[in-house]
Amino acid sequence: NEQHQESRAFGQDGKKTHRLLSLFTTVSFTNAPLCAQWDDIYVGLKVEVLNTHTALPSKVYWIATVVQLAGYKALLRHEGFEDDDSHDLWCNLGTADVHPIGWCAVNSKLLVPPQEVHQHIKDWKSYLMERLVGAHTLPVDFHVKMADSLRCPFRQGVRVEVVDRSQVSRTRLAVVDTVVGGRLRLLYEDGGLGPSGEVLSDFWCHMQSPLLHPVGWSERVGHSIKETDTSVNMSSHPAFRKVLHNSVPHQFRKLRTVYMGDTFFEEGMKLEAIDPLNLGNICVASVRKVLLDGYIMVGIDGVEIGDGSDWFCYHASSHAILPVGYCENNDIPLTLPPAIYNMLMHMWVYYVLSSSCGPSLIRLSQGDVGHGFTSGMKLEAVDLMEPRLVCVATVRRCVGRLLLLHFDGWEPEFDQWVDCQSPEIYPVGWCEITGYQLQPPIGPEPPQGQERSHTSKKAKPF
Ligand code: MLZ
Repeated sequence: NEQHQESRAFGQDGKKTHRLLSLFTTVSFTNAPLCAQWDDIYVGLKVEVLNTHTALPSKVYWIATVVQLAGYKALLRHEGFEDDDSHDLWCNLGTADVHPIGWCAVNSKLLVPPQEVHQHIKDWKSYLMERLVGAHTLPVDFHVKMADSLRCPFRQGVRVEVVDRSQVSRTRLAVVDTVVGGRLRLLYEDGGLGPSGEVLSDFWCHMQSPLLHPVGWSERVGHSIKETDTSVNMSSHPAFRKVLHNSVPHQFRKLRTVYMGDTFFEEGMKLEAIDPLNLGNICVASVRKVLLDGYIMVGIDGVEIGDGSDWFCYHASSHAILPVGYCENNDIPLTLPPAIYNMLMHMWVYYVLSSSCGPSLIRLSQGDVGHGFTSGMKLEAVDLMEPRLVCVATVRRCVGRLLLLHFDGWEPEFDQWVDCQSPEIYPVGWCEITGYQLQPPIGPEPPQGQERSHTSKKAKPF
């Protein structure tokens, strides 16, 4: 059926049909480079692309048509090959030598057909004129917009507050070391250096990650922050040799303002939450503390250590906290506290209603945003348990705004729930554009059929 749609789209020039297909690609991502421009990229566009089917010594170009899109990648067919798909080539629109029609004329480059085309179409100039009538092309500022959208307000030497990977309930001061495609490698200020200067503790996250905050945030909202161990000397590391600058709020994502009046969360309220240490599990959870500015500390019922060190901070607008009954209503296996798992497997809602702490009645914003993701779609996604890794992944389920991501070739234990607007998921081809290393699937898919474990798995600090 998909193939049928594609050939229809290719056969017509109407933008509407083409848009239908591009919807399944980059337009679904709200943070990815060029996502605002992706409406203008669709099957049927014609472009000028480097012609590698020639023996000429200088760079020459030829016209091609986009016949398929997958993320930033376009399958191109050179003009003249008509229905012959044997020479089609995939290229990344963000990195390839590909330009709008007219670029060669403006830049004094030659349009030369591939040898095979030259042989069977003698008068290719008039052939081309005929083919170009009414054709659409890339926006003229495509590459400028791409470069603009890759800009990042963070540089090496900027100080931030970020979650402490060794104790998730607190933040810790860190310094930006590297920036790749808007993702930051952060070095904890007292993380320590090994004998040969290697960093002992770092953390990767996107600049728009909810785990990242400006300096002063923890104190302002009442979140706990690790006191920096001043005996640790990091000064020999290049990131610390810069003049360090404190980050400021405008460098960060703006969060929705939430009203913290009578209907706000209260300590003890029950909810369902993505387990921050087992992101494939949605668990029974409790509000443990209400901070300022709409932030709350949440504990996962039944597995808490008891000293609050495993509480996790969520903003009230976070899509990782869900109303009671969300899992049942959406056919998602809910991870219950181990002690009551067997007894109350099907009775969780009743359990909450009859307990002394009422369910959270706050209308958690789970609005369906018509995001365009569908199960089976491929993407490049951060393994949030090892956030340095951007891996090949597949959308396994879509439930409202939430996507269950599967990492290709890995056991289902590695699956993770993420919000459709997470800054840690990217269209296919993002790594190639940004120069970030992509983790390919480690092998074929492991045998299917094992159900996810409903009890808490080994918790790995991310
Ligand atoms: N060290 C880890 C890497 C897991 C990465 C999985 N990414 C989907 C392990 O081998 O368990």
